[in-house]
Amino acid sequence: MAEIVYVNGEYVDRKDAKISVFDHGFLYGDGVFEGIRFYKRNLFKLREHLERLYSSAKYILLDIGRSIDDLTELVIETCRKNDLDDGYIRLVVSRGEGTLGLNPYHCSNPGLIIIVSKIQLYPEEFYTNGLPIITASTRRFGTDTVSPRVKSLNYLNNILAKVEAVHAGVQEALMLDRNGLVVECTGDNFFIVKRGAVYTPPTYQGALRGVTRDVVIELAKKRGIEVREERMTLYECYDADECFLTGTAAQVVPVSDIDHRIIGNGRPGDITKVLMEDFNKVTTVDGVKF
Ligand code: PXG
Repeated sequence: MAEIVYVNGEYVDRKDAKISVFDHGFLYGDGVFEGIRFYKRNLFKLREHLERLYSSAKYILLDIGRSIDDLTELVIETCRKNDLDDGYIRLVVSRGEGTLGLNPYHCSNPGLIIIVSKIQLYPEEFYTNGLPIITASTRRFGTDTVSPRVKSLNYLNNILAKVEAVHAGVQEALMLDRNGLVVECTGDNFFIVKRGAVYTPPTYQGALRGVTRDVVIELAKKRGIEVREERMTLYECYDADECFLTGTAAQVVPVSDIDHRIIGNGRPGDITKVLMEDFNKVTTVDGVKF
């Protein structure tokens, strides 16, 4: 089955999915994106992802040029053209083609790309045994720069931290802010469990407000588990009873150790397991069917 990509108004085959070298998304990372998953033809939390896309675009003064309902239809149409029941969507809105120079107002039209594909997941063993992670020396952007809540096309900060993880032989890295407080991982939000309560760093500290993060917070509350958005140091993390990460790609993945400190007994904890199960139940329900 061919992979059909929506590129600036046209549906093309993967091999023909190309953009101009003068697109400011390419030249300057001037644009925003979303990563969305679908499960059994259910676009999981599509509305929430699109709302975040519009919020990111608004922050960078980028007019997407169409309504959220139109974009919803376009995403659905692109999914229908690809015969996949489960997969991943990369939605990219760039500033579009312009002149060489920073001024975004010299760009004519925003670029819009919708890629529907299979997703690269963490190997299954990490869901049963837990994922080892390390702390990166690369610090997360502060909230005094471009807001880290903008899911922009400039991911170098996270990429450099990811490289540190790869060099250390693990799959994810924890990122700290300039004060050494824990923020999030390179493509996943970060949670710990201590004495039955769930803790995650607040978004104002520079964590992306993950769609999966929001879902997991709700699921925990529904279970009567206390959830607190609180700042934390590595001390609290090493000393946690349980630890897990959330993200569109990762879903809910248990963490076995951080910087070689075993978390709890090194196995996925009870609260983590409950949340993993609860999460799996909503992926085919909450969202938009196509
Ligand atoms: N933090 C950061 C920095 C992210 O980029 C998350 C947290 C989790 O957010 P969601 O909304 O997905 O729960 C992300 C999401 C990819 C890829 O291709 C990256 C993300 C999501 C999906 C795919 O690497 N990042």
